[in-house]
Amino acid sequence: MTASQPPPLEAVAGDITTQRVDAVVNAANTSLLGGGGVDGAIHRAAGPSLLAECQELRRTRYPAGLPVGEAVATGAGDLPCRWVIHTVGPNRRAGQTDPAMLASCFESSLREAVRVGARSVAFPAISAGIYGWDIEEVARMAVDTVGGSDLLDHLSTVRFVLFGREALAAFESRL
Ligand code: AR6
Repeated sequence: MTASQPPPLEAVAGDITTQRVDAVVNAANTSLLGGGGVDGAIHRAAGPSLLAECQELRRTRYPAGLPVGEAVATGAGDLPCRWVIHTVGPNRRAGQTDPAMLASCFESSLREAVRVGARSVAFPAISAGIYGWDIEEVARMAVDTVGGSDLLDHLSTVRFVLFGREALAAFESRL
């Protein structure tokens, strides 16, 4: 089903694990097996079934791990959403400085969310933590990529969920 009008993008301060949306995006790593930051919070809140699904994905579709810039959906375990969309942002600290890879994370996550049937999606500031990207640049890539996507017609809510005042301000000013 297609919405009559693309939704306005929202930015809120908060914890992505508590969002009542159909799908939340996880800033994962190539291993898909968990980590710190958003990834750790999502795995803790979702419980062991999420890790089991990720292990199964590694065994079947991604034996070498999920490539940077791609996205894949799983169920959401105990989270109050239906799907987790895992994506891997570029790690600036490891020399991955191409903004197109960051844009690709937002675009492929949106595509994966629409593919599984989500109508509302929450994104964190992918790569703005452990992976070392400047929050202003992440806000620019996130808002421009998601805001310019044709896929928005399929969604009723797209929300950026940010940790901290600086991150929220960066997204608000870009919006
Ligand atoms: N809700 C919303 N935002 C959060 C939350 C939360 N619960 N927790 C952290 N943030 P990061 P990355 C913010 O480091 O930079 C993991 O170990 C955080 O303040 O989670 O893509 C993975 O396994 C920052 O603004 O993700 C990878 O190895 C943003 O979310 C690596 O970190 C992203 O920070 C990925 O690093």
